Amino acid sequence: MNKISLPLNSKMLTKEFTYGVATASFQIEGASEKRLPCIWDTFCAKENTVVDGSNGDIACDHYNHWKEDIELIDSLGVDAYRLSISWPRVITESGELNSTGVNFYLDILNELKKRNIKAFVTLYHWDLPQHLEDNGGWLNRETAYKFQQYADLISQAFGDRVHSYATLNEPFCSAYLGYEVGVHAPGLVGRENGKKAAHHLLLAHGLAMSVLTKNSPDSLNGIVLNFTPAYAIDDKPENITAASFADDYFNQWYIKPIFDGKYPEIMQQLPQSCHPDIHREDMAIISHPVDFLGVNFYTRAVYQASDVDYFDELPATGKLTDIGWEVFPKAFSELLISLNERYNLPPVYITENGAAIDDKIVNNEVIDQDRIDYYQQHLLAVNDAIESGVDIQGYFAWSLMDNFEWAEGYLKRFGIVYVDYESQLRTIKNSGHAYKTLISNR
Ligand code: IFM
Repeated sequence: MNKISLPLNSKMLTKEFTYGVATASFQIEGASEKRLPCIWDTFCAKENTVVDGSNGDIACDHYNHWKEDIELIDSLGVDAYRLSISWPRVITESGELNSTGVNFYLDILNELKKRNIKAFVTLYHWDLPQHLEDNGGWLNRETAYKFQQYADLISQAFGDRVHSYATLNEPFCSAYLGYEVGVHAPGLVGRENGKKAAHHLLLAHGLAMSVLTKNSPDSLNGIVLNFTPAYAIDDKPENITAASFADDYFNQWYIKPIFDGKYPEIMQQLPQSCHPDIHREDMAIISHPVDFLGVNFYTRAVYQASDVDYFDELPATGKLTDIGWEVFPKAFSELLISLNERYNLPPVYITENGAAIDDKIVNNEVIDQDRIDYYQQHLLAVNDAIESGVDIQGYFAWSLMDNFEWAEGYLKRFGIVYVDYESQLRTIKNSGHAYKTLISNR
């Protein structure tokens, strides 16, 4: 059935619950020649970094198609659009606003406002200006202060057009994938890097929170974190310990400092060379109160004890999406409930959730039943968490449209709208129609 349904009495069927679609600057905009280079331009230009050898030069050419893309967003009937700002498009190398770049976003924000679509703006979705990387990137504490200056200037320029600001998207990916295992830009490898980069990212978040609170007191200001819940393969104590370590290393590392002002205790087990340089005031800055927490969820991971490392991640089994991630919606509700138990959470927004499917377009139609099923199961998981007392106020489908899926290039499609990259034609998939029907039936 081309339909997504929820229990009739669900809070998610009221107009108070926000439904949206999400994108990110580097993944859709293109027009790379009209901004400063970023770390993803450099990374894509290296050999064997992106599976199909592609880059973000054109992507979905959203820079030139933004008007019709907003028309498309509006046609889906959503309440909100989550987009990210390209730092290298709006700030010059000397640290001033670039008016051409700022005007591009002002036009978008004005159009969203005109159409009564709430703008959820993310300030950093991985496209660090290359000149900052040349100076050490997120391994350099100074980058956190540069981010604060950017957040200050851009939030003043945007005025009251923004409904919600997220400082960072998924700092885990920036820190771990980018600086520790090197599968994302800037492609650095070394266990000693990851937690140092993470600390500067979290510091950047805290510093930006203080300027957002001052410049934009009426918007919901917070952060977007991704979670891949860690499950032990079985009940053996050593496997449970391994999964718990992985959970602290990958998930709790990014949320605990924000809500508890501390890093997980596993820090003591990590070699000194991996420890970040924490200044006296840092944890207070990082734990600045947030108005909302954005949660991104796609899948879970399963662990067992290892003889050579802290844990051993097992290959995904069961039903997998096209990117190889297990479909396991129960982990979503369990995650939301456990975060709510562990932390004093503000309202939660599901800022990303979705599935990569090997879509085929036939006669202008994309029959993506697996994606519809994924949305159905995961929206029900959100509903379960709400019924268990978690204050969840909104849900964003990732993604509005197919786009540049980082190290996978254009080979993995996450959109509820199909993009033909040759013609730049957009076609709403069956999942997009199903999402629209759910929203409009409220
Ligand atoms: O495409 C990404 C997005 O940029 C960040 N969260 C996960 C998505 C799917 O990998």
